[in-house]
Amino acid sequence: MKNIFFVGTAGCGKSTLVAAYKNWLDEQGFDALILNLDPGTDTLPYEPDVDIREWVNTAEVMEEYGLGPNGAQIVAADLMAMNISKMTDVVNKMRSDYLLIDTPGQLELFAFRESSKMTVEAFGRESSMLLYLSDPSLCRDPNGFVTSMTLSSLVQFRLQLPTFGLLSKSDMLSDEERDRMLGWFTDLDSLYFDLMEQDSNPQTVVGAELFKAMDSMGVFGEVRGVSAKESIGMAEIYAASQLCFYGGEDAEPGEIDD
Ligand SMILES: Nc1nc2c(ncn2[C@@H]2O[C@H](COP(=O)(O)OP(=O)(O)O)[C@@H](O)[C@H]2O)c(=O)[nH]1
Ligand SMILES: [Mg+2]
Repeated sequence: MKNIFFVGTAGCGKSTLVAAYKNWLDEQGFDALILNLDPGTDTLPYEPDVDIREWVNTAEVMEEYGLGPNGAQIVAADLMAMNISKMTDVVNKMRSDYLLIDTPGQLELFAFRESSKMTVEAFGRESSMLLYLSDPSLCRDPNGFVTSMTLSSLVQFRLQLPTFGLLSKSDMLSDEERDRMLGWFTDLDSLYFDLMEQDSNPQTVVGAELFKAMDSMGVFGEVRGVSAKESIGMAEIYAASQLCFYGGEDAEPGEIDD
């Protein structure tokens, strides 16, 4: 089974994209399971096949430990690691081509706690990849764009998984906004210009230089616009997963083994 972790800041569209991509895979005749790893969510836009809330539930942690929502989220994230073998046991009994993993709402609960590394190891690092979703509400202006891309490279650095960058909710962007943003990747001068025009503080230069250094190392790769609402970019996600798991060879339904 191949694992795809959906990661990004709160509200960037992880859960909605998991649902949309699962539908797309179903339509193409591919088998996929969904694992919800968010112990704090009330509602999900899909029916999870395996759900962390069976073992860890943020609301129950609040009550049991007498904690507020923030403290309970952290305890719940750590309890996730303690229950990981129970989850992998259940998942391993269900055979499927892909496991779509919806991670906790708050990025730092997944990316910056030790439990996430343990989770990746438990599911198998060599058969896992990460989709990093950038939220257009953050990255439509040049400062937010550099912030968002820096964050994505930090997550990549932290979790050490092959990562594919997605510009989430791209239906919310006008064609001009999208072109401008994609232009920042291909033309660093235009990013510099737009950054300095937005704000010419010394910190702006630091951000721009940081971006340039990461870009020259190739950390960003290609970023694709997707929309879960309009089912745009699903084939690109699939192609990225093929590239990651099989070196680009297109797998036919049923041909994928574990
Ligand atoms: N316009 C638009 N809205 C979206 C899209 N994907 C998600 N949303 C909305 O963004 C909000 C947060 O989505 P959710 O999937 O819960 O984000 P998560 O916290 O990352 O799991 C919800 O109100 C979604 O309806 C999209 O592709 N287009
Ligand atoms: Mg979610």
